[in-house]
Amino acid sequence: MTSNNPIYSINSANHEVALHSPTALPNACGFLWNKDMMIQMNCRGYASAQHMQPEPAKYSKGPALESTTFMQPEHHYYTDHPGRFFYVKLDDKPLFSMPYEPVKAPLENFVFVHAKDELRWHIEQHGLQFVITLSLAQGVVEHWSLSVTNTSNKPLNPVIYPMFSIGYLSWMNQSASYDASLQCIVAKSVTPYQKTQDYPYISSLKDITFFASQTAPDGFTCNYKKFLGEGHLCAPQGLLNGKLGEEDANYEVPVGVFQYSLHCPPGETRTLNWRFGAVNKVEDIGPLIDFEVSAKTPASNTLRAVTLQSPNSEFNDMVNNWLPRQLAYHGQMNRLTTDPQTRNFLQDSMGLIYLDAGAAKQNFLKAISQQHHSGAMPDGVLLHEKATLKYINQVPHSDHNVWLLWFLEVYINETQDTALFDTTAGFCDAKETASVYEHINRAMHNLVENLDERGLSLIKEGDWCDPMNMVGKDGKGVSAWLSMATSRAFTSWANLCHKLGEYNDEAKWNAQAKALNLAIEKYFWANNWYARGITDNGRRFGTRDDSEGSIYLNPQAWAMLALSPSVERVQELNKAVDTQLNTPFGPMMLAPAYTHMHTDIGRITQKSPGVAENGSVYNHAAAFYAAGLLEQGEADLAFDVLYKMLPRDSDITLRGQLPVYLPNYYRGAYYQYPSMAGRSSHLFNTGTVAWFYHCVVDGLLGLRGAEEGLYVNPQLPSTWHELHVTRNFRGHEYTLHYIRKAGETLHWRLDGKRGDSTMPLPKVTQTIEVLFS
Ligand code: CEZ
Repeated sequence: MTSNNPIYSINSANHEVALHSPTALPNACGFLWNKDMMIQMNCRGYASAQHMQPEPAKYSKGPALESTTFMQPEHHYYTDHPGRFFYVKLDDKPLFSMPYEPVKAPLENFVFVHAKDELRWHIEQHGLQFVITLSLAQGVVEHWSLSVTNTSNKPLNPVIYPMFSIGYLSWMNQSASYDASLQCIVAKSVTPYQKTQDYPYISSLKDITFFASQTAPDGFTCNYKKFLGEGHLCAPQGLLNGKLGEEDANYEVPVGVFQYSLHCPPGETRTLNWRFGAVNKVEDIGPLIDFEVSAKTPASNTLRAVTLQSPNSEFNDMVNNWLPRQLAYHGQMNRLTTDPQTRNFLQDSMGLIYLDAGAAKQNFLKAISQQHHSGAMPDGVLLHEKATLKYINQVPHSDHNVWLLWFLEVYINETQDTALFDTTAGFCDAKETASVYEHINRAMHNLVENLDERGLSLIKEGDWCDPMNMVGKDGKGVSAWLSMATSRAFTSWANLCHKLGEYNDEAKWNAQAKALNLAIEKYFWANNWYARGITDNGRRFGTRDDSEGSIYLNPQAWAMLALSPSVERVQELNKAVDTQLNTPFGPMMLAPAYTHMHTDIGRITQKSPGVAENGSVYNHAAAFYAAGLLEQGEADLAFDVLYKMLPRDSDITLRGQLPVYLPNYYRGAYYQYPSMAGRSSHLFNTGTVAWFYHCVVDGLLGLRGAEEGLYVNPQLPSTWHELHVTRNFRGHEYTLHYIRKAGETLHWRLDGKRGDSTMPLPKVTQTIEVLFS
């Protein structure tokens, strides 16, 4: 255990984090996935599960028909929210439920454990010790197990009722009944549709929810209303009688409830197992409920680029255990959409490079083969032949091309696979094919075409910031951030051209970057920091002239990533960030948060102050900032930004989240709404992970791939004097020992040799020493 906090503890060796109370962090949750589905499971029993067929769908819903949409931040749970609950009746004791909802009876002992591939609860009540486990089996199948041990000295006869929400499935057709041969509640429905031509597609959907029991139950009900009777979820009438009513649901809201009357002599354990999931036809259920077949699909692989033992154990645990898992989730699940936004797809793939460069390369080729002949990348990457561009991907954004270069920079550093540039790929709107080299040149030319007469990048209806949709709706507004990101893309491409011996192109793109940087400095430096853009009407915003949104984080971060600002300017802009954006939870994305609509900026100003892009600690943007600081050698500041992204001992109740993933944001508007600041969005879909990992591997630890080996240039916080690192690199595992020594200039020592930058790496087995001061 690495934490003495009474609320939670970390067990790094077992890859586990435990929460010791159901009320301290009521929204704390974990998530599991396999290739077909994902479940976000709240510590108190609420669940949001989604599967892909290939579009996202749900098999367990609330009692009201909900619209299907993408995963939302700060999920609200209500008593009837879909959940997996276990009611327990024991003699004359008051009814209680596990994990905690919906009865909310105080429990004598409660522990919620997030392990790598399972979620678990340990609960004690009235002489009974329960262990409840959730893992995912193959397909769209949750595997649940409950064991109960009698720890008292007399026989106990608990009656256990698992109650799994199935919910309002369809207004066209919904029913449920018990199939005795399968020991399974089978809830059928028809996904509502109107168009005749949709019938074949609708018929292919997994519209059957099943809830199967390994042990023959002593009772059941499939009817939600009848289960509740005149009671409610906290005290369902169905539990008052000796036996559940065995009701079907016929065009009524289904539910899955079983009853088991257990006899437990002292010291003995009884175990029950269930499978809950979705299928297309009843015949498909049988193979999925063979309880002898292992339930655990190890979705989260164990690959990682680095393992570190630094003086900061919470940081180690996040980097070693949880980040690679979250990176793998992004890489495998594409945020549960069939048309991921191009920028998300490319950045998630950038993170994947560190775990599985081959898979990341395939993603890149998929994306580049959907480029328009004009050089413009589409707004979303279609992952499935029937996928279409939806929602946000129907709004023209201007930034997608710049992410190609971030992918390539990291990919080439990590692999040196320059053959990628000779690979050919097609276009989405032309028959011809072209080499990747040619594709990238086209993408860069497209970015040049996107410059206005001042030489600044047009924003259209949004850049990285999706909801900044009205700055350039008339086609004139420009983005400082995009201008900087474009400049970085040009420089990065020039460097790759140099590597490929394409010196003319190198010179050309360096010149483009130089010209762009001059324009950026001319138009965007506003007193002590960089502005965010200039609207269609020529109004520069993101400066001290604005009473809201007077400073944005992104242009400060990207000035450090793209320009070559003077030391004075770096100091000045970091001071502005520190005084106006910094909070105990990390730097806010902008401040002060907007409180009303600004029609020349857009939808971002309509978001609640401190929420998401409107001035939260938006971790993706904070990670950009950390990357910028690392490139400028500001190691302490950078570490502070990275470390503040972790829920920690000191502030876990404010964040309300366990340190098992990095969330999309923490509430900001720190000075406007201090009481809410720091609260996690609980949304684990985020570009933050790729950037955080990149910052740690290439920046903080300074172990960037280079042609001959590893380019060593650590940027460690000044409080770290010694650390041990393993780096998985090009098929080998290297061990390094970092030692800080006063007066020492940075160098590495290996096998009697020493050097001060790139370390050639044959099959090294001994420890490499890295000395620095
Ligand atoms: O979505 C993210 C996008 O997926 O917002 C980021 C953007 O870079 C990512 O590509 C910053 O804007 O209001 C909106 O439409 C937003 O676009 C949100 O949906 C936002 C959420 O935070 C969900 O992840």
